[in-house]
Amino acid sequence: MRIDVVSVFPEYFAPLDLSLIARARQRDLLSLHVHDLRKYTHDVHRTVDDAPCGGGAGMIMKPEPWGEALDDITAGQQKPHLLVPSPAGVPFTQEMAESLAAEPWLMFACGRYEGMDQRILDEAATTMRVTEVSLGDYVLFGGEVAVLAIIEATTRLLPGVLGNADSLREESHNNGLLEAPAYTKPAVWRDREVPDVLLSGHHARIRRWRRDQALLRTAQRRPDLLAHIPEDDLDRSDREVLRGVGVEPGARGMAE
Ligand code: JCQ
Repeated sequence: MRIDVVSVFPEYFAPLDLSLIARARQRDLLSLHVHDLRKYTHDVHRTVDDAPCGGGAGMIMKPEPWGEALDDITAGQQKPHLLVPSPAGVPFTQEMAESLAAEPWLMFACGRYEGMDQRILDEAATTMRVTEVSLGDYVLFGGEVAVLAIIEATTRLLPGVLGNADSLREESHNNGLLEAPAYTKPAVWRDREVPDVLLSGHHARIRRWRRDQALLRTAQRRPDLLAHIPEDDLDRSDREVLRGVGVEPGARGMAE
């Protein structure tokens, strides 16, 4: 896979020279290029922003440097899928990461200030697929940190980037539930014990305990996820656990 990133802060992407992503690049599983948007300015101040038309606070990224950058980086080739982090984007999900991991070429445009001139995206969309993506309902200074997250979520799914043991764990969440808490040795640390069942060697009981914990955590922290669990995926114990925390299986708008 090829990835190009355009930003006024290319230094933000130093972590891509570390660890598993660096190794993927060394092994040519990933070809990754970071570009400085200011290289595509021509004035002495290397201006990339201007005041919003119609007034209002803050500044907007001006279209000319973006147009030149996208033209230059994609010249004479099949076009990439352009991803633009924005609080106004479609929610980024594991499912989207899986679909991005199957594409040959991704390009990321990092907005700053109050956003980008809409014509940058409209013009790009005439020659390439453009997707505005949101990492969540909060506002960052710019798209850079969101791009790092999307690159991590996507490249760890590329063939050969993770070991086989890890890739087998590619169940999206835990059948739609949050994972149970995990422990390692020592069995007692600062008077805190590892739950007995995990040291019992009873594999069926361990599996049941983890399932219960996953159901309880999901009910407490992410009740929205329970609505997507098909009712047929819940056994009698599952239903009992959920009823114990006031979730009525069947009477909660669950998937059919
Ligand atoms: C992404 N959730 C929040 C900030 C403007 C494209 O214009 C802008 C982009 C950003 C960066 O993205 C986010 C974000 N997901 O803040 C302002």
